[in-house]
Amino acid sequence: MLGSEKRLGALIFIVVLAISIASADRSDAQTLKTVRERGTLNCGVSQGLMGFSSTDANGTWIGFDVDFCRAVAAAIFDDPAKVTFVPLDAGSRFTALQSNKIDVLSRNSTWTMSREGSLGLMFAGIAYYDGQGFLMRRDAGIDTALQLSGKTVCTQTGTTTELNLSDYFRSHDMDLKVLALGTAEDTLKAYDDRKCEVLTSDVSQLYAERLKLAAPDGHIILPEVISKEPLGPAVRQGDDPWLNLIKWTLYSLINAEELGVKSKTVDDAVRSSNPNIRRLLGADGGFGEQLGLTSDWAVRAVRAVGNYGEIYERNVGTQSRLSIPRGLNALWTSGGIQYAPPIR
Ligand SMILES: N[C@@H](CCC(=O)N[C@@H](CS)C(=O)NCC(=O)O)C(=O)O
Repeated sequence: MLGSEKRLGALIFIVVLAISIASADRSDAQTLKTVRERGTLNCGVSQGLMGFSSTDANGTWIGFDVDFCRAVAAAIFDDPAKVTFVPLDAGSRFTALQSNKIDVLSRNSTWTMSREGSLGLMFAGIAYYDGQGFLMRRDAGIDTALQLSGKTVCTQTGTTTELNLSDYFRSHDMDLKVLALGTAEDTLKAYDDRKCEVLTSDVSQLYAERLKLAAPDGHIILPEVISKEPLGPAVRQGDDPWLNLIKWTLYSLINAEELGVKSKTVDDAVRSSNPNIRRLLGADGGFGEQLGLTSDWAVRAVRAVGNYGEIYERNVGTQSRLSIPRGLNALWTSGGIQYAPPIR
């Protein structure tokens, strides 16, 4: 009698546990539905980083990270305007994702092991291969980071930048004085006010921040790149279909560049006989449907913001004030390492 009661108790426990796990899964795996019902994608971006995410004279968000969210909105709603941008500083960006304040983080954020292992996030891919560098006054007469011992270095709290900085100085046996501030604005101001002699951040950001200084030419970026900063969009763990949607939207933009499909040519390209183009653009196969979207999901994204190369050149490359060479971010077919898995 007692034995069968125990067995029944154990059975009930297992059933209740199974139901609660299944419903937890269901409530997590709802991001696409929630976004559709809300009618807008909540996208976490930086508070203002030229080329990546900033507002123009009309208050419209523009930039490389912004365009990625517009591509996702276009893929879902066929409307790149259906994005609510949420500006976040480095310290609050991951909690914003954890607490459902945003659906995706597209904010010059580095993919690291601990951000997936302990923060409950997943990176969907690498949108921009970056690395950490140093900016300083040209007239300081320093031309290598190995001469920085004893200098005060400005950085932002809650970033990989802060951690790499101490690793670099320690491993080269150099003295480090750090001035770490909460926002990019305060950090740049401290450098401008000569509270530190050196500013460190991802090299792409040094290009952007330098343009805000009174005499950009008076500042140089030292040649050393001291870390790998693979930047990309991140989502919460627990919603694999949503992760897939973000991941394959990014890859559709990169594949579109590789296949020569551009914003202006995408509508004609749908009639191409190239099987790779046909699959990407939904003429063959139901790839958009596999993401819970329509077969023309990538057409919508590319029509709205262009392919990866167009997004790069317009925001941070040759057509922008930043003029950052493609470098590692060139396609693998052009000497870079941008490489998207195939759509098939
Ligand atoms: N990629 C690094 C650094 C990201 C970061 O937040 N960098 C600062 C500058 S060092 C920044 O972009 N700030 C822009 C802002 O706060 O709006 C990371 O993921 O930790």
